[in-house]
Parts: sequence; C-alpha cells; structure tokens
Amino acid sequence: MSRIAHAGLRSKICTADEAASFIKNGMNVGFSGFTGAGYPKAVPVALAAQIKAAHERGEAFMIGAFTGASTAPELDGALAEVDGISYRMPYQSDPQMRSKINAGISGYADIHLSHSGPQTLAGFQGKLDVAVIEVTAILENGELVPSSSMGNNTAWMTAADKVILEVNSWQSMDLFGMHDVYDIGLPPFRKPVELTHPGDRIGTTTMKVDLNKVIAIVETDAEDRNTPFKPLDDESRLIAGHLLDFLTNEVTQGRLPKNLLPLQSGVGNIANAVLAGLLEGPFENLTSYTEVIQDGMVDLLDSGKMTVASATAFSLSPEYAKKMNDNAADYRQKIILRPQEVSNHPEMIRRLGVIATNGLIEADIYGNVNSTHIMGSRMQNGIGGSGDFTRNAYISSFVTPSTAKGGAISAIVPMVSHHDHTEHDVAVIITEQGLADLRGLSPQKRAKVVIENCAHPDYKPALLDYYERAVKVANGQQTPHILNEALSWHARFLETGTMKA
Ligand code: 0RQ
Repeated sequence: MSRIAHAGLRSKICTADEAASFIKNGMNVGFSGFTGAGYPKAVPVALAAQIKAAHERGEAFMIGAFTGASTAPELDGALAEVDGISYRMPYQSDPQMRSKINAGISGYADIHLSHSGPQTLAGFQGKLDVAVIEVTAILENGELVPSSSMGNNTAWMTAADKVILEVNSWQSMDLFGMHDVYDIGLPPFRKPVELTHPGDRIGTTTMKVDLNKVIAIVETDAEDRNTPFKPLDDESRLIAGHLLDFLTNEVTQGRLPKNLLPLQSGVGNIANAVLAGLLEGPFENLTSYTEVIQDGMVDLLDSGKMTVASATAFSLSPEYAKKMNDNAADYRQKIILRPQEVSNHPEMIRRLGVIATNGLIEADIYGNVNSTHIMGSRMQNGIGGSGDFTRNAYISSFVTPSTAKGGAISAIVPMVSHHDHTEHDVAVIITEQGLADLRGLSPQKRAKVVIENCAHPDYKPALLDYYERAVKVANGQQTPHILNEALSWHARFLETGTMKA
C-alpha cells in the first residue's frame, strides 16, 4: 500500500536529486532528526553531491543547517564533508561536523534544544527557506504521520517557505498514534502546556502542513542510524550504583516518593547503565519525562518497572530499533513522542519534578559544569537538552568517570574551562569514586565534598592543595580561586599531554 495517500501530493514525488536542487547557496534549511532518529536520508546526500559539484566549478555553495539535535553520517556527515554548512544549530555529535566546527569552517550556535524551534519561529535565527522532514506516511487528508523523532518538525514546517518530505517505508506504520503533536505558539499568545503526568496527551497524533508549501516528496526505505551501546563496564556500574543508593536514601528520608519522580536520562553509555541498574533495583511504577528513549528504557517498560515514557525521539541500538518497529503498536500505549519544545519545556520539568541525569566533560570543585568544550576552546557535541533539564529539575545530577584519556585528564578541576551549567543549578555530581550531594552547601563546603567524594586519588592531593592555598590568598572567601593558576591544569595538558604536574 502506498504511504502517500493524498492524491494531489502524489504529483510531487520526485528523485532526491530533483528535490535537493530546490536548495540554493545561502539558504537556511530545517531538517528533521534527533539523536540519529527520523532524519531525512536521501535529500541531504543528494544536496552534498550538488554542493561538491558546485565547489568543483568554483562556485560558492553553503547552507545554514537547523535540526532537532544530532543526526547521522547521511546528513551532518555528508554536508560537513563537502564544506557545505556555514551555520549549524542546535546539538550535533557527528565527527565530520565537529571537525569542521573546530576548524572554523562551520559556525555553530549551541543553543538549548527547547529554544531552537521557538527562536526560529520568532525570527531570531534568520529566515528559514526550506524544511526537509522525514515522515512515516501522508494520509488521505494530507496530514503527516511523524517517524521516529518529533524534534522541531512542526516548527520547521511552520517557519519555512517550502517543504520537502521524505516518506520512509522502513518506519513502522504502527508509529501512528505514538505522537502527541502540540504547538505552543509565540508570546503574547503562547499556550500553557497542560500536562500533569508524563502519560498525558494534549495534542494530535499527526502533523499538519500547508500543502501549498510542499514542493517535493521523496520515497525512501532506509533505517535510522542506530548505534549499539557499549557493554556495561565496572566504572558505569559503580556510577549507576552510587546514583541508585542516593535515590534510595532520598526515598528513606521522605524527599522522594517510593516510585521516585519522572526520570530524565541523558544520552550515552553511563546513562544507559543507570537505566540497567534501575531494572535490577527496588523501584516500581517508574515514569520518565525525557528527551530520548534508549535501550535501557525499553527494558524498563518491557519489565513493567516503568509504566510510561515521554520523549521526543528514539536513540536505540539496531536490535532494539527492530524490536520497536515490530512492536510499535504495543509500545505506543506506553511511549509518547512530543515536539522538543514540549519534551524539554521548563514548565513541565519544573511541574513534574523531573530527576535529571546527564553526562559532563568536567566539573570544578565548586560545582560548575562544562558539558561541551574540551580544554576551553574545542567543541565536543553541544549542550543539547542538558540545560533545559538541569536548570528546572527537582534534583539535577551529573555522571562522569573521574578521569579521561587514560588518566591524563582529571574530570574534576580547579575551575571549568567553559561554563554550561553553573553552581546555581547543579545538585549532585557522581563519579566511579563516589557522589557529592551539593544541596544546601556553601561553595567552600561543596569544594571539600567534591574533592573528597568524586576526584580520582591521583588528583585529590593537588586539588586539595589548590583549594587550601586559594582560601589563604583569594580576594574573598565566597568562592576562593588563585586566578593565574585556576586554568593551569588545562594549559599543562595542552603543553605536555597530561594534567599531572
Ligand atoms: O572522547 O570519544 O575521543 O574517546 O569525550 O566521553 O566518557 O565516552 O562520555 O559519551 O557520556 O559523553 C559530556 C560529551 C560525555 C556527553 C558528554 C572525552 C572522552 C571521549 C566522550 P573519545 P565519554 P559520554 C540530553 C543530554 C551534552 C549533551 C547532553 C554530552 C568523549 O554527555 O555531549 O547532556 N553531553 N545531553 O575521552 C577531554 C575531558 C573529557 C574528555 C570526556 N574532561 N577532557 N576529553 N572526554 N571528558 C540528550 C541530548 O541532548 C540529545
């Protein structure tokens, strides 16, 4: 059966090459796609070939690329490889894209995920010329069934002058019914998000598009970029264990209900290990209000330990993506995919009392967190949704190994080389060494707990020494620093290849 039921739109079916030719030098393009799910798979590759050919003819051809979050080699990878992206926002994690950003070829605005759609609708990001959106199907009435990510799809289709659709028959038709499409709008008419439980629905199951904007439709049958998770290692198990002990104690102290509060869990292997820990843990009737559904969350839903999960996209291994496709009719009873401005909305995170857990690159002794930059200047991925969740969470936590690069780098430093999450927002820091609960502590007390509980033994004495000397010489006792030494660990690493003195 054709996935394009609308008779009028069938006349727009064309090749990826024809569709891509609508995109010209200097245009801003809004692509679907979030953490390697639901991104267009044919048009960006065709566009990259056209950009390459233009460059070979000596012509300028670069675009602004807006997405939901990270995509895949067929999108970020292909376009970055041909130097086709002059401006990129928001989150990315592709090695090619990262290297062009760090080489200064592609400008990158690392804005909060919940801001990316609304800022574009408001006109803050310039004009959006074209939206390229993957869908599962086009219904007879022209409404669109979203695929494995909602992301910024509706924002892009509203903001853009023209829309190109990719209809992907690899996506299960049973995804129909899993989404909750709700547009919040812009001030002064922005609507409240009247959800009081992660399982609530307030929107529609399909997306609407102005059919006059649709200039091309491309049919594909390609799977999402699904990356396997690493097998759980001892370090991740230890980190997960510290977090689960902490949550158990919060329940004992009466600060959390027995089934906790809705969980947000970041991307990556440690986050997945935390979910695996919950599978063996004592908590029942868990819920999740998060961004991405990983393998660990599917296991929790399968086991009955988790009753419902709300997110904006999948981030599954190939094995779990197949399982999702085969069983989407069951999973849509327990999984809801929302636009990212709803999944990451401060109003919801604050109201529901989300427990947020994200990864970090480095934290300092006072509780400031850097999630994005290596040694101050070099972009890793981006802030993603971690800022949306951390600032508004009931309890915000960060997980990381205490060292990186075989021990040459301490994840706990005197001062972070870039600030993403400030000491005002960070409640708990966890490494394999232990957990620092920063709630209710002044900066000086925090420093002692962070060094004692989280730092690696190789770096503990030097951190303590820095702190104790800072207390003696600083110009104030609120957050004592020795300014010409605070970033010397990073400088040493860049000069010698290790932070060790
Ligand atoms: O480098 O790949 O070259 O080996 O950074 O580090 O330890 O594998 O950890 O995959 O969980 O990523 C913060 C980047 C952690 C991630 C970050 C190097 C390390 C390795 C990856 P290699 P790990 P993870 C919601 C949440 C921001 C977005 C976010 C992230 C690589 O969690 O992008 O939270 N977070 N989104 O060697 C130098 C250090 C380092 C370091 C790690 N201190 N110095 N290199 N590395 N620490 C989801 C979304 O928003 C979509």
